[in-house]
Amino acid sequence: MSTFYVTTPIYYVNARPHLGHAYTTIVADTLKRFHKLIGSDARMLTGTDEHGDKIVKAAAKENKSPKEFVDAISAEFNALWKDLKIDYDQFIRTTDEDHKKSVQALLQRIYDKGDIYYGEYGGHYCFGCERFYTEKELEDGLCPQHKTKPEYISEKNYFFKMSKYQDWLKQYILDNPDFIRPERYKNEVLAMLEGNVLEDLCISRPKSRLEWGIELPFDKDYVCYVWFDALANYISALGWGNSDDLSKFDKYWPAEHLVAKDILKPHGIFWPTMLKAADLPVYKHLNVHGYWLVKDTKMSKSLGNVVDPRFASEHFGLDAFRYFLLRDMHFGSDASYSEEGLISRINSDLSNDLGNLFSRVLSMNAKYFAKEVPALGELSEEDEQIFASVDTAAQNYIQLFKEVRFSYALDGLWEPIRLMNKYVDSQAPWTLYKEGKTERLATVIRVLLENMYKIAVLLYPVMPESSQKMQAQLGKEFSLHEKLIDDLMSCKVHLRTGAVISDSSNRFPQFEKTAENREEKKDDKKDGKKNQKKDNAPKTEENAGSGLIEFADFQKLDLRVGTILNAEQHPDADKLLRFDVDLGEEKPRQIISGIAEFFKPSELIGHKVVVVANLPPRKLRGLVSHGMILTAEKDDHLSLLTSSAPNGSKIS
Ligand code: ME8
Repeated sequence: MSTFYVTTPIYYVNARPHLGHAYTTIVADTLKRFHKLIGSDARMLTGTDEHGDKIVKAAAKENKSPKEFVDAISAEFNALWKDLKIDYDQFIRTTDEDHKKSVQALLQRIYDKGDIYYGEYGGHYCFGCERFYTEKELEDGLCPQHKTKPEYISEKNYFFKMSKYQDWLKQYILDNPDFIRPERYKNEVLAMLEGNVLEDLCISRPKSRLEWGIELPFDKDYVCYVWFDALANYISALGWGNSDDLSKFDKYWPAEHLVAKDILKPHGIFWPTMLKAADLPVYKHLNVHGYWLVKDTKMSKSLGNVVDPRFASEHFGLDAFRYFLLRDMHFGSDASYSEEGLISRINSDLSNDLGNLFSRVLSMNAKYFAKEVPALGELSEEDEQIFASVDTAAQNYIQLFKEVRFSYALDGLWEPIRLMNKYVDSQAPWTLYKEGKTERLATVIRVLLENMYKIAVLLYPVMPESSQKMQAQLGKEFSLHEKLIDDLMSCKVHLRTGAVISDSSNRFPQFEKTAENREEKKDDKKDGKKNQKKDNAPKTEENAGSGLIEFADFQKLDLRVGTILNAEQHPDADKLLRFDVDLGEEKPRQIISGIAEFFKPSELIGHKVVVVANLPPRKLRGLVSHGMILTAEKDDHLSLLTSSAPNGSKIS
């Protein structure tokens, strides 16, 4: 069985976790699940980076010892990953005894080889970055990251002969073009290596200045530089240097690393040269992503614009949140986070496309075949097209996932989902039913169900819970096994004819609330009384004539969700259309609506609509209308109000 080992950066415990940390960790979880899906023995590592000056300062600010402080924040990261249901195998802390042993073993090995030496160094030290800067690297004499003036420090320290490996690294990157990906980051690293610019790396700090670190095995007056310590986590977690049992290391190393562009240099330059010096194989790929921005600015605690991933996942649903993150960030580029963007992605892709497909097909199957999976008959060209489009999208999806191009993979998978919705419209199962063409109707529904199943399985890495629920709705229990994807891709039929499946699905509700009125809703919930008072307020003169209505008046409306089964021109009126709408009642309702100039009847068949269901019947040019279809109008553009809820759902 092939193996796969994915890592996140180990996060600093000087600040609380936010969306940026959650993104990398969710991507790692998604990759692990994807590789399990395609039959690998996949492993995921995450953890916290707990040594160094930054941590000492942050602890002092809160009047805590470094140990007390790191224990508390590390636990917060761990708790967040539990809430976000991250399927990691190991959570490493750089204060773990095993990790300390590994770092010392790595230092000793490179020292024994002669690649660590003792020397005097004077340089511009930025305490924020915990590193020395050369004159050339400073911008107007300031640290390029922190825009503060570094302190000139001259002291004796230990150095790693990184410069010795410059040519080797350059050649390695040229020989392995996707070692660092996407390409722009490979080019950035190559640019850092242009000319003979690579200096040796100062890897120690005198204890007189910093005690909170791992002691050098060859000099007890020094601790290890925090980056040298942190990078070693990726191998110490596999037991390298701290155990005689190297089976985990042999099995899983080399890794797939995930980082954002802020830590490209340590991962693109320090780490491969450290591994080379220790005669260890380098990692498989360094996968580098961009930043999540809020209103064009990188999220940062000091700007107060950090997004809380726990809140977003609780409010919008964990799977929907994961889908948004993977779909809206093109891996490698920056992306903007906003609740509006999240809501619009959920409403369009999850609710209107995927949710609607499941809801329509399952309710039709319940109605036409008493919830039993119908038999597949002879396939028409259109049926074959559906199978082919899902197969092509699935193959691309798998390839793009291997290349960490999640957004393209998902975009491609949505093509057959949209195509299937169109197929429902063009095949018009309701007409086949009316005309008694049961065999053809069975085939159409079965084509849909089989392909919905494939899509549900493929979505497992991105939306694990929804994927399993969708599969359960189709009567399938999900279990990962080595041949799963081969089986899925190699045949058309996976469901059992006659199996009883769900009659409805409402996995991805629409979100119509803006951030502001969500806040209002929270306040109303908190203040139940205030709410009640509003609802029962007596009619006041103030309200009269103000255009405001009482809540009790609104409550009189019976708004229901339904599906348009049939739509046609009114025989006697150009502006009117005649509809049969399934409101989950015994028989469809006839509704007459004056929207003929905005829509072609054929476009509307199969659409979900919202209907005012308790209007008295009214005759319009000889035909009785039993309700009203709601629409929304702006700038002469009319759209239908829609909802993915099952037919008959009451809107309140
Ligand atoms: O650098 N957008 O830890 P760190 C996307 N301890 N990702 C973001 C982000 C944003 N706005 N903000 C943070 C460290 N991240 C070191 C790592 S590894 C041996 C040592 C994510 O807490 C992203 O993965 O500053 C980024 O690389 C990481 O958090 C930085 O985490």
